[in-house]
Amino acid sequence: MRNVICLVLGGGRGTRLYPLTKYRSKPAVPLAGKYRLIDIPLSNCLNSQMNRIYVLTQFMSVSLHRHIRQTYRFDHFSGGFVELLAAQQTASEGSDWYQGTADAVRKNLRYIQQHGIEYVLILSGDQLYRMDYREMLDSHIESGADVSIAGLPVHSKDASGLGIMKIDETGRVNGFVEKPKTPEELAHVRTDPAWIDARGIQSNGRDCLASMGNYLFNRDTLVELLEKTDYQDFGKEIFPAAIRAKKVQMHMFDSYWEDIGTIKAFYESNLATLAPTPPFEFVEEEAPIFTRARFLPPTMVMEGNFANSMIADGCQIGKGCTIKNSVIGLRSVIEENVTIEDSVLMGCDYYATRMETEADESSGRPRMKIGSGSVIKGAIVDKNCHIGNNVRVVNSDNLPDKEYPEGVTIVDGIPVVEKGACLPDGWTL
Ligand code: ADQ
Ligand code: ADP
Repeated sequence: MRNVICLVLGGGRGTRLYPLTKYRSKPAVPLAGKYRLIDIPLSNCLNSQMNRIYVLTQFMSVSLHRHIRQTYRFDHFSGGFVELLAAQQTASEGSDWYQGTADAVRKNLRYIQQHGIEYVLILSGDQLYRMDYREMLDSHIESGADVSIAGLPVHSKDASGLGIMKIDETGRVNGFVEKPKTPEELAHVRTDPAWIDARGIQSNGRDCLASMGNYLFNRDTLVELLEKTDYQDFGKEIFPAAIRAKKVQMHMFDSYWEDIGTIKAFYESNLATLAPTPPFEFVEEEAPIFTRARFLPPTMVMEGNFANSMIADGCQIGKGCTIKNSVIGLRSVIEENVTIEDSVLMGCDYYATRMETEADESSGRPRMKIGSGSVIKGAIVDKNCHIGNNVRVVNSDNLPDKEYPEGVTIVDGIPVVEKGACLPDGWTL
């Protein structure tokens, strides 16, 4: 696999995940109690024995940098690396932000033009799925394609947010519409479910073949497409052009796949991992999801009412708590009689020192914890929050989406407490 370079598209401005992206780049957003979004594509790459990886991002956030540096280490002989390529000022490639996904790759072309690279695998950085990219490479080579796109069957009601492909009998892509908005556009690229069934995949009425945003290019084809055009975006521009000029093949994927680019999708994907038979398992012996190894003590719980929840390492949970259908992140300190339901708490980056705690106490603000008697329902609480006693973070009145005081924002109806927010005793939404 030494002739394959992987590029993970680590996010534009991350506006759809705001406020989780207020202080960090999208790949660094914490997921499922102890992971970060970037762990998913990186683990898929490593489990596919592809270990030469660049992550393209607009921000070089401290937490992303630290996470990658401390987690993805390789020995000298493997030749592996994970490197961050943040939008930066250079004399030759300009001083702008990345203008789109194709522009992000174009500005880093020199890394893929290194000697010995034959294939470039371009991956989205905000999706939850497990895939062996070697299968995609095999089908790419077998079909003699210039470009392969990973595609999965979806219902037409879900098509408007995705790139939809039309393919011929041999799997060659001969039509592509990025995010079809009208029934006419959709009709253009719809696939008969019977065709999908005939390929041994149960369509269950799914009548569209969606691009997963993961592309495998012959290196020279990619360089040609980017150098000869000034297209900014893969989905909107590069693909329609590639389909006309090149052999573009679809690689079919039919397993759990979720785009977690929005707050709602992020919230639902986290909670989905709590189902009795979750659609996505973080544990799989053959293909584990890696993350940073931390030296944290086991979680300590007193008596309480716990159901269907995931509690990460190093937490302290006081007496009389009710925790249901929730994800509780690393190092969470939860005092007595707290109720947490249907929520995602990200925990803390560190334990507060005695000095920090004393400083908080003397200034009258809560220390880094969830204070006793507080109720958190249907919410996301980012890292390092100082939540006082008897605080209520519950959107029971269906409040409108907007920013509220003290660093709480409602997005898609879900209250999100931003990183490091301080909600004083008795605070309610
Ligand atoms: P979208 O996800 O809407 O559709 P886009 O916003 O371009 O497309 O994002 C693709 C990936 O690139 C994401 O991981 C995103 O975070 C990242 N990204 C976006 N802008 C970036 C930038 N300037 N620099 C670095 N990274 C950036 C795409 C395809 C569709 C396909 C869906 C599947 O265009 O055809 O169906 O993915 O989710
Ligand atoms: P995670 O454990 O979720 O990967 P980070 O990588 O962001 O979190 O941070 C972990 C480490 O960074 C902590 O163990 C701690 O040593 C240090 N750290 C981060 N933020 C702070 C801070 N504000 N004060 C002290 N140490 C910090």
